[in-house]
Amino acid sequence: MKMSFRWYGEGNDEVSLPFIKQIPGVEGIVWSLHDMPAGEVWSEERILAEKELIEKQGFHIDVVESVNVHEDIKLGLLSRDKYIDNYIETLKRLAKVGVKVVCYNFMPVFDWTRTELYKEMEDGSNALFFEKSKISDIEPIDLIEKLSKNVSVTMPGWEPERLSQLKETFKKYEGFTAEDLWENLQYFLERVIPVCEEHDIKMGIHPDDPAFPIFGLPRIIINKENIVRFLNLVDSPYNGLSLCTGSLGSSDNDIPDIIDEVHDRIHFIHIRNVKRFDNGDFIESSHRACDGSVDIIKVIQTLHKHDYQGYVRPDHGRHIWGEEKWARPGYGLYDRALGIMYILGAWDNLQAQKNGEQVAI
Ligand SMILES: [Mn+2]
Repeated sequence: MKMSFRWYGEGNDEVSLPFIKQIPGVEGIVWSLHDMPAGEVWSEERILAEKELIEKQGFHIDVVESVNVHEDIKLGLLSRDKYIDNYIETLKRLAKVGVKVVCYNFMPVFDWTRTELYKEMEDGSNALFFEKSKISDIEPIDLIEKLSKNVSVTMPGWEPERLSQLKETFKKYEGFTAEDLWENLQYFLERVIPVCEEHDIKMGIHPDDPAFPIFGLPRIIINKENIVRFLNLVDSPYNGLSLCTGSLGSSDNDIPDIIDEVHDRIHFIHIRNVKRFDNGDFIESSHRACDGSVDIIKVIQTLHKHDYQGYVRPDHGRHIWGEEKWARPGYGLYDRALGIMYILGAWDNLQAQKNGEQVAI
């Protein structure tokens, strides 16, 4: 596996590239032009500037997360072709500078959803929390307003242009079904994937987060059956998955079984753990297998069994050692770095066993 780390860009991330460089094993930066509205073509100048900045620190730029899909594409409106053309142009420009994988998602309206960003844990750390009962009696706009109050940065998925149209967007989705979303996803892929094949840039869809419908909106990338259906919409290695153990772990998915089934189509992996409760709530926990509901060790063993050569990053972490005062929710430095050491520890041990070396005790 190739270890990487998500970074939000200069002036937009309190974690600096030189600090990330000090985490053992990190080879690449997972990046994006976060201020770029969905549907616009990314400027070549800005792409090159970002590439230069990241490569100067000795990282590769192979993975972009995300190039956001315009809502009109998900809705299947007449205007979608224009936005798909723009998407394709951005992909071509990214391929030209050497980007290998683009992570994206196809969730209506929201990118990801939680009900609390700083839920306190017993040990004094805090983490992103999802309380199922809270979702049923709050308007989406009220939820976002409540959550954004304590956050000074723009969070991916909650961009101002997206939020300003929240009510109208919800109206457009009235009567919209999961089958409509499948159809529109297929239309998008049938146009985009041939270009990816030609320019050698792979698409990896991120599972829906959480992996069940919320606010009456359909969600489809939520389990093994649907992931297999998705991969068959356009049966090409360029139409792949950004497997996220945290998103799939928000409901009762057997993630090692999913990896067994589709490992050759996984281009990028987010590894994190979540602790699920019987009432449907979940909280993001440390990466350690026994701290959450996802058996992270078994996930890593399964990847190793299939000789996974693709990209990996730790996903959200808890906020520890007081970093909630300055870090982006879920994207502090410390717990993600600890997560990397856990993942690489498990991986190196498997490698050592495979090589028949003596494992030091
Ligand atoms: Mn993820």
